[in-house]
Amino acid sequence: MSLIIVSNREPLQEENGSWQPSVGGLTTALLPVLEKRGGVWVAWGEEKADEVPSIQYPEDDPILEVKRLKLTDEEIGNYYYGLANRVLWPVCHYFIEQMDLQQQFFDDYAEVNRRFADAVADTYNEGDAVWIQDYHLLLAPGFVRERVPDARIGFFFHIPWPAVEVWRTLPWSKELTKGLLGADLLGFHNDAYAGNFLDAAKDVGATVEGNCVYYEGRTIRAEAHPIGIDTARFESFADKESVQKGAEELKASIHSEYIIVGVDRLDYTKGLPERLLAFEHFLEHNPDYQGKVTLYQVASPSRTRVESYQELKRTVDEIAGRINGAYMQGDWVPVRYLYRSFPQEELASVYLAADAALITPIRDGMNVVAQEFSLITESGTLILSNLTGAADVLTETLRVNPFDIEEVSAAIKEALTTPEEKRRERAAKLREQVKSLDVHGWAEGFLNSLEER
Ligand code: ADQ
Repeated sequence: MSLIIVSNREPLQEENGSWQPSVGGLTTALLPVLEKRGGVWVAWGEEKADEVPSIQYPEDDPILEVKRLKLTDEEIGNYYYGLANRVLWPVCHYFIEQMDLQQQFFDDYAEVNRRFADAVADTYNEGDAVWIQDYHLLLAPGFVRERVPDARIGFFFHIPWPAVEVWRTLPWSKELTKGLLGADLLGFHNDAYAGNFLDAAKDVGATVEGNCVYYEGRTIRAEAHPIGIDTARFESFADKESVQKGAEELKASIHSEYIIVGVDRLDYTKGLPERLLAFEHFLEHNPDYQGKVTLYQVASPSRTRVESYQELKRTVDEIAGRINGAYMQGDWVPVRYLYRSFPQEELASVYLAADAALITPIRDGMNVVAQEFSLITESGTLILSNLTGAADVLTETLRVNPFDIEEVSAAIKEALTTPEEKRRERAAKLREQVKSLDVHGWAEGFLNSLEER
């Protein structure tokens, strides 16, 4: 079967006049799958969609066509910055007070989803499989089903699906759930998220048995497919001389015995203020570590048009400044806070240099950073929030409640005092856990299940 992938973000980006795969989990995972099966990728063409509505990739011997949809500024504002970023993202992460509920957001979201579905239907050939990605496109499965009743449709949801009581706070919850029920197979990171979706399906009158939903004469399966990263690529960074040199240079420049790393998009779900407060608590209650431990926090700017993200930045700046103001001495800076994006190899150097990673979102799915760190570190400890999907499968960690500042502070102490042999043993087991999630296996696993329809 040939494959039609549908996602908000496009898989290629223009570099010096030619189109190259963008670095990122989904593209890396799905390009080899498309190479094997052939196919089309439908996505929003962010730049120059007028001039370049379609790309054949690679140019000389194409394995893939990217169909690029042009969206108007108003549609981008309502569909993407509106319903996706200001409504669905907060509700799925239990931040209902952040929801900005505007009917126009939903209307344009529906309109854009219909356009994605039309593009799929226009390229569809009998026997093709359609695989739609993520929360930007919840209505697309239903619209594709209307146009192509026999299509084989898969959908993967990349963020947590919330408990039904939370999902119900959305005025359009039922329409969105019904849209998803246009698919044959729905993938989530874990059984808990799949179970939450099954509860939402009952709300629209569907019958649920086990992981199957019976709705309007069709059967829809909801399954757990935890996503991983391109493990071979990331692991190979650890052997690179440039990465090792970067780690050495970082250690030398920090003037501190221990480094704890945090890497996140600057998003309110990632728990940055709470993490800084826990580090402050640690320094306050463990004075012998003052001057010896640095929190190296890299935060990449994200959704900067959204007011709550601007507010979060102010809060993080303020707490980091307060900690440094209170504790800085000599060459030692307790919190090195870098508000920018790092190339992946530089991130790998930071992971390699670190004694521990503090990954403490207050709600998250599989958290890619936790996996990246685990593949690079030799003896570092992963301190991981128990409110992530990742915590279900990555068990060789110090598991914490990110709201419990004392618990996080105690975990920092434990990470720094555990004997090396024990840390190495734990890091080796953790690496195996991450490898078992590899993104290529994830894609094949999902598609094999979709074929079983
Ligand atoms: P995200 O919310 O985007 O993931 P995460 O899973 O942590 O978050 O991945 C972030 C990616 O951005 C990582 O590859 C990381 O290296 C990179 N990154 C972060 N800060 C950076 C910086 N300062 N510089 C450069 N790169 C940086 C979404 C969902 C998750 C889900 C994944 C995968 O929110 O729940 O697990 O997709 O499906």
